[in-house]
Amino acid sequence: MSQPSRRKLIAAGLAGASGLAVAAKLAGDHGLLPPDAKGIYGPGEMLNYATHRLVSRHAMAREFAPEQISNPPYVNGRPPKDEAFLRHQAEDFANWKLTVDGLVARPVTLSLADLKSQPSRSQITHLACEEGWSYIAEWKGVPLSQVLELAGIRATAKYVVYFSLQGDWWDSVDLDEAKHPQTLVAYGLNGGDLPIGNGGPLRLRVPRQLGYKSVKYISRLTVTDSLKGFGKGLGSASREAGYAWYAGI
Ligand SMILES: Nc1nc2c(c(=O)[nH]1)N[C@H]1C(S)=C(S)[C@@H](COP(=O)(O)O)O[C@H]1N2
Ligand SMILES: [Mo]
Repeated sequence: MSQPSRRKLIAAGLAGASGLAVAAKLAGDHGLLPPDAKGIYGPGEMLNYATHRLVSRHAMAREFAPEQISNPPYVNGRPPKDEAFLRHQAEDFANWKLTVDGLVARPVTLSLADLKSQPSRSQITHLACEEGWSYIAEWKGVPLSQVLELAGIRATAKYVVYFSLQGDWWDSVDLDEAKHPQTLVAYGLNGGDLPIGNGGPLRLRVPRQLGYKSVKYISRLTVTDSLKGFGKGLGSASREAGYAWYAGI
């Protein structure tokens, strides 16, 4: 997008209600309307998402030095207690699978061993929860972009939706976030396997967004051109509970 339209978008958004309509039209024309653009927080969500995408689409999350790693890593919430997860745990996650389907040329199912045999990336980043706490840790995994390349995403793809084996945790990111080099399908933390408390054996790690986008215990990714068919169509379970779909920081 050209500079003038970026300026137009921000200026329109700052110009009050009629300006917001103009900003929404501009964002829509450029495919920058988040799935939760409607409702009372919609205009704010739209402006935040569209300006981040226009101004800092390729920005990198800050990476830290090993001595800055928080010890121990913070654990939020409890691991799944259901039978299926406990069985995986008893099997040392030998049968954990990640399925990749949707708008792909070749749907694939990958074991942890398959993922670990792929070229990996390690990065020391900050995980910030919307509740105010945060920690720094070294995450290791396969860039999501590489997993998507294995399956071959189709030209019409717009979002990647990811599902947890835990309850109804699911979320989604746009292709900018999905293809960003720091977005990982993560299986390692601070030099070891990803602990169960932190989402082991497998989680998504989205360091450019708040912690809740980094869904733990993932077992399926699906590529789609629309989020309308998922849940209430707002893009994530978190959004249905009141948290913004786009949580860029
Ligand atoms: N399956 C699942 N994923 C989840 C959560 C959860 O409770 N269950 N909590 C989210 C929230 S709100 C945050 S801040 C981070 C916390 O990650 P941590 O437990 O590794 O600190 O995980 C996110 N992913
Ligand atoms: Mo969180």
